[in-house]
Amino acid sequence: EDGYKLWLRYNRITNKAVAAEYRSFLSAVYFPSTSPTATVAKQEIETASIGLLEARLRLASSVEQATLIVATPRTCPELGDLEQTKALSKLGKDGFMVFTAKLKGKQRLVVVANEDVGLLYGVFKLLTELQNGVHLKSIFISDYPKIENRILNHWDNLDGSVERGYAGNSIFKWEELPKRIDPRYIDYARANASIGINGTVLNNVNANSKILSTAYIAKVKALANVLRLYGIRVYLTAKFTAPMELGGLKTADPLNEDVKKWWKEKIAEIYQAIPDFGGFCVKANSEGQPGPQDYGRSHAQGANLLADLLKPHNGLLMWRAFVYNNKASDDRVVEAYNEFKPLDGQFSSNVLLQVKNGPIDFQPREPFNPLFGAMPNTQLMLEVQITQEYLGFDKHLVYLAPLFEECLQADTYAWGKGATISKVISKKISAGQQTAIAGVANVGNIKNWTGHPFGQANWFAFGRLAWNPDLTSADIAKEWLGLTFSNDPKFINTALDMMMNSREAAVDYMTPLGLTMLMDVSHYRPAPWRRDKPAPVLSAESFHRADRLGIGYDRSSAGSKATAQYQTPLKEIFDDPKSCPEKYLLWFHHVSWDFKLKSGLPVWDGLCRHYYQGVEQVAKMADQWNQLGPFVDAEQFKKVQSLLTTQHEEATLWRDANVLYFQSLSNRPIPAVLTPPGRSLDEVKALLKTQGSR
Ligand code: BDP
Repeated sequence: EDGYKLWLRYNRITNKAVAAEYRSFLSAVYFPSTSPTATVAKQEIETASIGLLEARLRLASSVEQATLIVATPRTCPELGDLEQTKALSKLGKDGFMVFTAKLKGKQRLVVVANEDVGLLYGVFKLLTELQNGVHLKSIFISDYPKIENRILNHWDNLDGSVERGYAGNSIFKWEELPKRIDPRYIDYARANASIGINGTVLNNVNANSKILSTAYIAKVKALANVLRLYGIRVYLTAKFTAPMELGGLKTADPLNEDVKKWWKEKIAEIYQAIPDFGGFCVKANSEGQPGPQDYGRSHAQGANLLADLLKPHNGLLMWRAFVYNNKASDDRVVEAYNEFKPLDGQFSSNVLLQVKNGPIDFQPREPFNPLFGAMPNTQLMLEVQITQEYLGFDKHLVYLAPLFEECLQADTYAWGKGATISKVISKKISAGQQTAIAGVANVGNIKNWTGHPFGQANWFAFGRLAWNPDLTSADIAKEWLGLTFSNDPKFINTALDMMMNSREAAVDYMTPLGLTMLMDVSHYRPAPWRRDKPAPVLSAESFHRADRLGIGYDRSSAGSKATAQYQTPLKEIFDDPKSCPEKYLLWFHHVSWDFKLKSGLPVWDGLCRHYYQGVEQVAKMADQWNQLGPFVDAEQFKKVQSLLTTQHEEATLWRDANVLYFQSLSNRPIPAVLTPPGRSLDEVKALLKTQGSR
């Protein structure tokens, strides 16, 4: 097992009774649609049937001959007459149903949808059920996505490198395109479609305008032709100064007529090649990227220039809200809100403002980004990071769905109680809008796609939550474990526990109690002492603000006023250190080392305990994994085992670095119940130096 097949393994079903039931339902398939998408759905059933049942699929040419029918009511009118399909039209273009029904005198298995892409999703759902051994006799599934555009963001560069990518190089081989189509593109598309992902931004937000050149459009077209079969639209990032770099113009001012004309023609050229092109994703005036503010224009003016030109082609414009250039405050946390809140209502209807889950940057834990409760007249989309930039790269087992879930289920109070982020992003602010969600991909060209075998779970979970943001992380983990390793309950129970505790463990050994940004420049190793020049706002010290007397960043009404960016009652809850949830305490407050936690312990003791708890949890994960050998392929088992050993060593290093560094400020002993680190701060620093940065 090399992990290449992801969760689409289609391993032989060993339970004889189950296999017999499946064989009886899969013996003859009636599949009247002949579109390219229907054809790949049919191929998928063929592949699965060979794997699961060692049976070649027989095609039926009518309902009478079929045991399984996969069709729309248009191609198979008998399905439209069924009681079960009455509500089908409400499921939209991507929705589907899977059930058994009596048709022409016999029980038959049915996958039905309004469109062929819905059939594809229905087929994948059916195959998931088969892989997990579900009984078919009484199956009834009716499902549709709650978010229309479910998008992966690749931070892939045209030279094949991947920004914050840890799983090898880009899967997109630009130098070979458009001539050679790597078969891997097809497996990438299958994997995405199987979890409902229907869009992909092919290149880095730190954009290279070359992607918009005629030569590259031909390459993008070749990729789009493959991905389209699986219901996936391609998007590109657009560099704001492309009219200058590619078009030779003197300016990229969004109000300049020549600039407008250049974009208009460029967009027309793209749609000529790729009629279903998804649109652009733009990072502007952020971390050195050019943007409208370079010309004295607002983010809305910049976004609308492109959006209005994309609109006649049904294109979307995803404008990122990740900015921290606003000089009005030196607290990065308040900047995006200050920048974008005043623009609420000024964006064209096909603009989606792409907002990261937290106000800083994909940290192990952040309170949710207050923009989600603050822009009722702007269509917001959520951006999460699947690649583990701040969470141990491809080395640490950190199941991210609990982090995504924590954000999606956070109540913004945007329209009173119950206005969760899940609801904010799945609600259209007016009929002409579209809803969307994006995840920064963790996919690369190494054999198993994601490096850490459990990294696959994060890709899977993103897709499942994009489809239904109210799913629970535990249910998704169970589903993934069953598809990937084994659905033996003994295996699932233990492995689930590992996964579900893994994110909290990472928070504990990296940044507990609301601490943040304690890592080195690579974002991998601990460096709470970091003092970067010439950018003090990026140094760790400027985030934790620890000194002799206490620790934490005062973002209350007495400090940077970040708490005021939340709706009532959150702003009041966050504003008072007594009511502020402890997981955000040091995010919003600077408190003395003696500040009493709910446990009665002083903050200093609580902090140390969290660091130790994180390491203990990783040790527990390693023990748990050791029990799972009998259920897992030997190669995968060993790989995870050795990664957990590394994670334990590194978690310990994180703990020791932070506990010892903060001790050098607090001047307090390590609480007696804990065993002090067996090394000094200088030794830890020296060790880190020898390891270099990754
Ligand atoms: C940060 C990454 C940086 C990205 C940036 C972004 O460190 O590489 O370019 O986010 O989202 O997390 O634009």
